[in-house]
Order: sequence, then structure tokens, then C-alpha cells
Amino acid sequence: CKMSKNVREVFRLDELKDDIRRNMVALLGNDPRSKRKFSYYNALAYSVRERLVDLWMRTQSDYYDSMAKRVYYLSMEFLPGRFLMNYLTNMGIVDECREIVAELGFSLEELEEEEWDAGLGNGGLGRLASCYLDSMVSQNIPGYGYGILYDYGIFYQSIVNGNQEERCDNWRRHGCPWEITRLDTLYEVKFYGRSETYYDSDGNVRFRWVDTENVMAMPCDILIPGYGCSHVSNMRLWTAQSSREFNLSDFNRGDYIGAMHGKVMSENITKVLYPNDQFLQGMELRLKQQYFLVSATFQDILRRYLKQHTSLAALPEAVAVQLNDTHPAIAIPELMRLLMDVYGMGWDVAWDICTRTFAYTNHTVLPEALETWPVDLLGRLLPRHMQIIYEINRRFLEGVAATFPGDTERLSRMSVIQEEGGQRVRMANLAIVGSHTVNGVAALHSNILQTGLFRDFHEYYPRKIRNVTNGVTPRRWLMQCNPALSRLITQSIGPEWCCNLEKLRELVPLAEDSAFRDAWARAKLENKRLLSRYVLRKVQMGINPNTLFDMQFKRMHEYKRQLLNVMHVISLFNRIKDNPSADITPRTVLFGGKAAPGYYQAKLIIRLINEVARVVNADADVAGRLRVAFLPNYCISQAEKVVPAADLSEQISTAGMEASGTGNMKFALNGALTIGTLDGANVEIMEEVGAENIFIFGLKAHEVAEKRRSGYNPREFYENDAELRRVMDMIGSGFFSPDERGLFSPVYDSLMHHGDYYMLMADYRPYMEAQAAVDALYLDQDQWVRKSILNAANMGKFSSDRSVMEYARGIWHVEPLGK
Ligand code: DL6
Repeated sequence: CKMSKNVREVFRLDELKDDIRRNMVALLGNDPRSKRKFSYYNALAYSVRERLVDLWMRTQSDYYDSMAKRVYYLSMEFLPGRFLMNYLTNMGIVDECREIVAELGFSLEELEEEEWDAGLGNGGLGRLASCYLDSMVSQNIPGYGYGILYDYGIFYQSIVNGNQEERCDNWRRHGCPWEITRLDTLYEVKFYGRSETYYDSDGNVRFRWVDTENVMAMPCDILIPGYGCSHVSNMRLWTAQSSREFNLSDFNRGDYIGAMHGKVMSENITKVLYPNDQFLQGMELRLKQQYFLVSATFQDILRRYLKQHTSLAALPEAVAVQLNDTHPAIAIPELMRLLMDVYGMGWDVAWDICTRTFAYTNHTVLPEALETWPVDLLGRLLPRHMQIIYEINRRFLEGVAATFPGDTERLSRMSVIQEEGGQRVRMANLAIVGSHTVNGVAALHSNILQTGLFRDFHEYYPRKIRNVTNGVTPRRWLMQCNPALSRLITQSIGPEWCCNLEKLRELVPLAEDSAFRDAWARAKLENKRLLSRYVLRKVQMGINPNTLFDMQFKRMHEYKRQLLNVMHVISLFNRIKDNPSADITPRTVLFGGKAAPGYYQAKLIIRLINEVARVVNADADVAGRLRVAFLPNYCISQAEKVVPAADLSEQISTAGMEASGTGNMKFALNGALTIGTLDGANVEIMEEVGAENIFIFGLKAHEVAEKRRSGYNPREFYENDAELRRVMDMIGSGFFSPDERGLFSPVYDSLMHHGDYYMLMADYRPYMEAQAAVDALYLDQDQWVRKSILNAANMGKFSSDRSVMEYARGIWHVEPLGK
């Protein structure tokens, strides 16, 4: 909104076409008469990027001039997806650019499709980081993202004979026009070696880290334009480069290749993103990646800080560091090391600076995702850090023991070092002890942290653990991905909603206006048509836009319960087969999501979805009423097509297990109705949209916990529910895998014989009833559309602008620049 009047001048749009042609020749070495889309996409990207560099430099001088406190968001994952449309949207030049590109003989959409997603993350955690960067810069909060530039991002998923296959995501193979590589900036990152004591000139014992193996970190910046572009920030991603040192003993023996070997290997550090979502793999290379990010980032932070300060004493007044989960938590001993060993401070002063600098966000309570590192491994890779961690822990436990004398069990629970099963460093404990604030990502989740996972810490530090509910950026997740609906909203209530999402509430009265409802329904239908064409292209399957689009798109994980959704599909299938003339609401059930390559059960569920789809879609009785598809390679650019087209959003995790979810927010913001459990942010979505506008079912978090304590018997549900029994027997007996009858036995067994940990059996009947309510409401289109409008209208709270302002005011203590 801010710049729309003089946007042509500011971005020199009259010269854009010539610049594209110039870049075709000068940068890409291509003939501008060629009609290669990929070349034109690149030339356009460079021409757009160069328009922002000046604004970026101005933003940086603003930060310096005002001595603003800066926020550093440290994350092993960012999931920006594609950049082109995001730049154009935030610059406010989508329409102008579309015209210019048309004059060159292309549509903007076809050039957009030439861009590979930057898939530098697994899912929600990485996408949240990207939304927060957009919201920080759009609200003039001086912030930077710091991460790793993986050569291979999250794998490309294909489905072959119903099974997931992984292909490497060589996303930078043809270059990435958004990267600005800083060839002249290199930091040394140390590994291995040993910690040595010595006496300084005052006779104090000091430590130094010696005999290390060194790798160089080179930064690569990607600009992040704020909406309206009054500010442009960047995310700085590190790549590993070999150091110039040589293995001299090999070299002297004439073994040139041997001498080179270590150098070459060191560049592997940033080769590949670990593709496990919420599962610790515990590989040395992963710990190396974490320290690599932290070490390079802190060298950069301190360099920038020391340009304007002579002492590090004021670091917490100038720098706030947010740890995105525990992945970068090694930053705590690293800052201690720098302050003590490099800058000569004593422990107490250093620790005070440290704990006023860091804040930590927890994103999961799943035990298998909580990071612990073997002391042996950490001590070998980072010997000085291990010493510091021991000392942090010794002092911390002294304090706990003084507050809770004699409570040795509590001490062992709270210790940063886990003793049982071989010593390990508990990264969450380290992050809590070393941070001034710890936050969960939705009200329920933060409550679970306070009363469950981190209860001991909450009792010890009663004000440290709090909540900041997640959010999503409305620029990408409504304005950019859903032009039809955005246009309608802007025509109805003006354009301010995209910077102040609470404004959407002005749509509430329009839900009662039948003309508006018609227009709303038309926008949805248009999106459903677009998605149908995409599905046809992607999986060669026709789907009918006039059916209910029921969507579950997220990582494949047992706790997210895609299997429960499949059980509903099978039940619908049976009902139609039993009564082919039954009057049922026609549905298209779409799934998408990647399973971690080593996660056998999740991959088997993908196979089950595909086998169920094969049976259902081939059945003549079912035709026109039920259709199922799994769309391969769910990623950000696919989400941008799926989200606007959804009628129903499936958010059906076992209560207490999904920390927040952000897909739930994106879907509801685009007018989907949610069917979900009272889990994560679903609870707050219900509070905002009203219980009458959402389909809530199933066990609540405390009921799940209670059932676990008192003994849960899934067989009881099997025995008492004939419809459920039939579904389970079909899965278990090979109905969907006639050539391999036992294929889905592990799925059957997990529910029937291995305790049904995620409690699908208990939630099956309530889920079926909630789905019946969905079917009934969908038949009343007027009421459905009304509720769809009310959902979007009440999503103001879930803008990442709100989340970021809560972090800024309550945790980072920074104010937007210029306010
Ligand atoms: O906070 C972002 C996102 C939440 O919305 C999801 O509910 C949660 O599952 C996800 N957590 C992770 C944890 N990974 N680790 N560690 O991805 O965070």
C-alpha cells in the first residue's frame, strides 16, 4: 500500500524491459531473441533483484545510523520456496511486471514455474522462520536470518508404484539468481583439537583451543524485501569452503591428492539438509553443521557490533539472538568461549551477557525429536565447548540444589548431562539454562511445556517459559497465493488487511450478504479449477471442482494421523458399495507430504493411501462421489496451489502432540473449514472463528494423557464398532494389496497389537461423526460459504506480524525503526 503511487519511478519500471534484455546478454550470455523461458526467468530475476540492492544498502545504513538493536534469527532451516512472486508482491509490481513480461512474449505464471523452490527446510519450523523474516522486515524491525546454504535441500519426492522414492534436490544446479555471494568474506571455523591451559600476563589461568582442523565459512546473502519495500533485509546463508592449509605430512611425502583429501571433505559440511522431521539422527556431520552455522554467525555478529562499540559489555542491549529450536543451541557455550577465551572476560560477566542475549523457541514435545549429543562425540568435535558445558551445568545444579535441597531426582532430571545409557548433553536443558526466555508456539503447547516437559524448569524459573503463538505471513499466504480472493477482499474492505490482518474482521457482516457470498464462492471455484488442472498435469487424474475438496498436506508422521483420514475414506467407500444409490456428498480427498527416508511406517502409509486410491478411483459404483489422490513432492510452491483451493482442512493430530501447526492457519485464512482435534493452534483457531464454524472432535490433550496413564485398550473400539472392524480387517487382510496380502500388516498391527500409541481407534467414531457433519453442511452451500467467510474473517490473530511484534516487545526488546 505504501509505495503504490510512485512505484513506477522507484523501481524504474520503464527501464525494466530493457534491463531484462541487457541481463539476457550481459549476465547470461544469451541471445535475447531466443524464447527460452528459463533464461527469461533468470534475466527477470536479476533485473528485479538489482532494483532492491540500493534499498537494502539504505536499510543497512539506517540500522547503523540509529544504532538500532538487531535481532538475529538462527535457524538450521529456512523454507522460502520461490522468490520471484514474493519479491514482486512485496514490491507491489505484480501487475506492472505481468504487462512487461507479456510484451516480451511470456506470461508471468510460466516464468514463475521456471524457478526451483529453495527447500532449505523440512516443514513447519523452516517455513515459520521464513514467515518471520518477512514480518520482521515488513514492520521495520532490524532483523536477519542466519542459516546454511545447503547444496541439496529437502529431497524431491516421486511416487513409483505407490511408494515414495527420494531424488536429490539439486536446486542450485542451474544457479540461483537471488544469491549474492560474498567471495571476499571468509571466517575460519574450528573443529576437533584440544583445549589447552596457559597463564596470561596477570597470572590468571586461561584456555585456548589448539591443534584444530579448520574450515572456512563464506556467506551468501538473499535479500528479503519488506512489504512496500521501505526496508529490505537479508538472510545470510553459509557455505563451507576448504581452508588454504594443507596436510603437510602428506604433501611432504609427495601425496598431493592425500593432502587435498581433507580440504575437499571439509566442503561437505553444507552439502545436504538432514531430511528428518522431528527425529534426531545424531550424526557427527549434523553437529558439525550446527557448530558451523553458530561459529560463522557469531563472528559476523561480533564484527558488526564492534564496528560501533568498544566493549562487549553492552552486547545484550544491541543484539538479541533467537534460537530456532535447540539446533543452534551450541551458540551458548560458543559465546561463552568467545567472551572468556578470546575477549578475556571472567565467567560471571560472560554468563550475564550470554543469558541476556539468548532466547529459545521450543517446537516439539516429541521425545524422539529432543536433541541430545553423546559427551564423547561433542567432546571430541568441540573439546572447549564440552568443558564450558560441564561448568555451566555445575553452577546451574548448585543453584537448583540450594533451592530444592535433597531433591536428587530433580537434579538428575534437570541436569544438562544425562547420565543413564551413556553420558549425553541435553540440548534443551542447555538452551533453557542459557536463555532469558523460552517460548512454546501455541497456548496449549506452552502450557504443556510448563506443566509437563519443562515442569521442573518452570518451577525453578517461574517467569522464563511463556507463549508466542505462531503466525503466517498474509503477503505470501493470501495476497500472493490467492489473487482471486485477495482481489475480492480488497474490493470489499480496502487494501490495509495485508499489513493489518485484524482488518479482515470487516468481512464478518459481508458473510450475511448473498451477493458477496456468491463472489466468494466464485473465487473458491476458480482456485479449485486451477488446482484440478494442476492435478491432471501432475498425476494424470481428473478431479471435479464441484466436489468437496478435502485436503491433508503436511509431513507424513504417525502423530499427524493421515491414517485416520484413510480410515474415513475406506469407510465412505464401504458405505457407497453397500448402498450404491445412497445420497452422499461428493468428495475429492487429496493428500501430500514427505516421509523421512528412514521412516518405514510413514512410507507404508503413503503406499496405503496410493493403494486405497487405486481401488476407490477404479470402482464404477463410487465414480463421481469419491476420489482420492496423493500429490507427489509437497513443497511451498505446491502449497501455494493447494491452500487456496481447499474446502476442508484436515488438522487431526493426536491432541497434545502437534506443537502448533501453521498449515491450519494458511488453510483457514483462505476460507477452508477445519476438521480437527483440540491440538496446537487449532484450539486458538476455534476460539477465534467460533466453535460453530469449525469441526472439532476427539480426545483432548489431558484425556490422551489420562488414557495413557490408566491403560488404553484399542481392541475395545474394534470389538464394539462394526464399521471400524471392517476397515481394520480390510487393511490387515490385504484387500488393498491383493498381490502382497501382508503388505499392510504393520499398519494393522500398530493399531491392534502395538498399543495404538496415537489413539486412532479411540478417535475413529468421533471423527466419523464430525465428517458426517461436514457432509451435511456442504450440501447447504449458503451456510458453508458463510462459514468459510467467517473463518477467513477471524484469522487476524494468526498473522506472523502479530507473532513477531510479540517477540519484539516481550522477548527481544526492540521497537520498529522509525517509531
Ligand atoms: O513452530 C513451527 C512448527 C509447528 O507449527 C509444528 O506444529 C511443529 O511440529 C514444528 N516442529 C518441528 C520440530 N522440529 N524439530 N525439532 O518441526 O514446528
